[in-house]
Amino acid sequence: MKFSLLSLSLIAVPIIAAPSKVKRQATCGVPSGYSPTSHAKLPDPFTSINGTKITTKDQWPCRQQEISQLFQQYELGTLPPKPSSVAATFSSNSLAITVSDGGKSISFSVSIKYPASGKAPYPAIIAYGGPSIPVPNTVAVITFNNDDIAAQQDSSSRGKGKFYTLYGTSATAGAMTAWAWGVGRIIDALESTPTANINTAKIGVTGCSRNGKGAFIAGALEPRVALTIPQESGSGGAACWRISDSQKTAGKNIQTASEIVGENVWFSTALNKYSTNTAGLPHDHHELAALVSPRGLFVIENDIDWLGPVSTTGCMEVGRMIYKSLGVPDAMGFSLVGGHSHCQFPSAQTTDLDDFIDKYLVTGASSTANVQTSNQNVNTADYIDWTAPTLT
Ligand code: MCU
Repeated sequence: MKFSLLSLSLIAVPIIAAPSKVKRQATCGVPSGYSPTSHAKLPDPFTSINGTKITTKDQWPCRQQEISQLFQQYELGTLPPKPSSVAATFSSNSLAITVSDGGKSISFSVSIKYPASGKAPYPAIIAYGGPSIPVPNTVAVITFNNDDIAAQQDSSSRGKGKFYTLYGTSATAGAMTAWAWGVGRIIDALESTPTANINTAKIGVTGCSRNGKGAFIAGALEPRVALTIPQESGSGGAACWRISDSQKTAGKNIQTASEIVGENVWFSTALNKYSTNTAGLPHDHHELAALVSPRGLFVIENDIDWLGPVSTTGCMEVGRMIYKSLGVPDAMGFSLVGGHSHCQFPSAQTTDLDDFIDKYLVTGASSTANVQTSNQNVNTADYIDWTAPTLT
């Protein structure tokens, strides 16, 4: 039996929406002529394509660039560089943004809801389609109509939306990459518009379900996002392709890569080739945590089969190993609380959520130590064949 969350979501949620420390180095990235070798287990984030073992924190930004390029080449499509011009005007709590590049331009706007209390310039959470988490009243909410940038109606949405007006319908970027680009432009606009009163060093991104996948990708591709909060992103988000496939083989009604590439346009068509052979991918989604690290990451999940509770728990446990290796275990938390409807935030997660928001966006005072909650038992040794180093 196939089960889609889409019908659920129609009731539950509307489907609509630290400055970079990475130094660009010419030698970082995927070497030309590279082709991945098959690997049944989750690839080792600490071994570079050329075989170099990552042993120091200094090596990490370069390896992150390599991982980012792998994601873009094999799954997400290319994130364009910063466009030649981003202009913004702010009025009536609406930020209107015009982006020009290569002789074309597009405009879109986001609405900003200011907090009742707190301190200006305000921290803010960019919420794809509006938030499905309770946002504390010290934090602004920026509602991003991500569907306007790249449509996600169904498989016929490929190349539709303002991103493709600017970059052409044959751009390789899937919808999630286009949205991450949009987040970048919102931050550009906020940086150049002091009257909007937003602290651009304290920006979070969230979304639920398909938009949770998107929020995770935004945090992975846009280094100015200080806190990433993907909610019930499931397969294509916090789940690992390989673990989801093994769960499917074990008889679970779980979304897999082979289903997802036909359902919608969240990914680049580059993923199609690997959708029935995820072992052939040079990366997997534990490495989304690698890309967000060392920035704040709080992953919220549910135990609905389709989302892959074993897969999200196992994948993100491996993701947390990466944070531990970097010496920042507290910067990543995972919380799977089940027994509630899709995208209905349960109060049991409030304390951890508030702590992450306070730590990374507001006062910095709260503790986010040891946030690893799940009702699933997973032995990570089943999915990896490497050990996580302590980077010096
Ligand atoms: C969990 O996110 C998706 C899921 O990947 C889809 O298969 C389903 O159709 O819709 C979910 C969703 O976005 O629900 C709001």
